[in-house]
Amino acid sequence: MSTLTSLLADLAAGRVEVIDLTAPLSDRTPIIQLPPPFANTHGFALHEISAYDERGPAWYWNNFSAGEHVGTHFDAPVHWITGRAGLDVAQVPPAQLVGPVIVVDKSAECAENPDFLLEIEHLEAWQQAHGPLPAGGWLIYRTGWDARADDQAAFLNANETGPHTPGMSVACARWLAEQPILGVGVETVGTDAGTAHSFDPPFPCHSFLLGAGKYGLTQLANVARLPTTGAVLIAAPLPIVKGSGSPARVLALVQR
Ligand code: 23J
Ligand code: MN
Repeated sequence: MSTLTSLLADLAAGRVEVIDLTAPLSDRTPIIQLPPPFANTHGFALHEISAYDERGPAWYWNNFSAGEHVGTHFDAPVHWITGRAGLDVAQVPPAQLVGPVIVVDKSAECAENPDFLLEIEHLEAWQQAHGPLPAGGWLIYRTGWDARADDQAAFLNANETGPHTPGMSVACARWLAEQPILGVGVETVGTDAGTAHSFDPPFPCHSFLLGAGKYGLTQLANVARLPTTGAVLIAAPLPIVKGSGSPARVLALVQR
């Protein structure tokens, strides 16, 4: 049997499971809230064209509008000033949209401390236990934040000092940008911590990783269903020409 024939047989027999890591897209999908004076993204919205009515008697269809960075989405290098000479989302090579994925689980720590930051030492300890980070693959940082995704206020977790959501330290972001990974995926509204506007540099994950030509995946769902190592991730952003990112369908193949 060819490799693909055998994969299809494994899928049909349930020996390989397809897990949807994508959050549903609706007008309730949480969106990032940047502080003044910064401009903010639009959320997702449907605009009905016809619904089996006089506007179109046999068909239902909609226009939709949304920012590029809404819901489960892909950050392209050109999203950040450090990556401005880099790829836009339509230029990402398709071969890079399929790759290995590992999970670093800090959900217990993030439940205790919403401002928890991933550090180099955590990733060194992870590698001691599980092996090297995947060359050409994704590091998914599990924080448990997916449990809040149906409630914008809980998801952003903002108070008078701003948003409080987990992320990574400046040193960790700088170190990760030097690793052979393709990018970092998170469950939160952005790859950076809620407090990262005050870091030096601000938003270090965006700054260092996108500056190094790597990618981001945001607001992933169902990460708890992934094994620590061994899954394959498929990230499918729309090829928006000159786009800085795109809502994406993100799937994982997991051997059972
Ligand atoms: C713009 C400015 C800051 C951030 C972001 C966007 C994102 O998180 C994003 O979706 O890329 S932190
Ligand atoms: Mn983004």
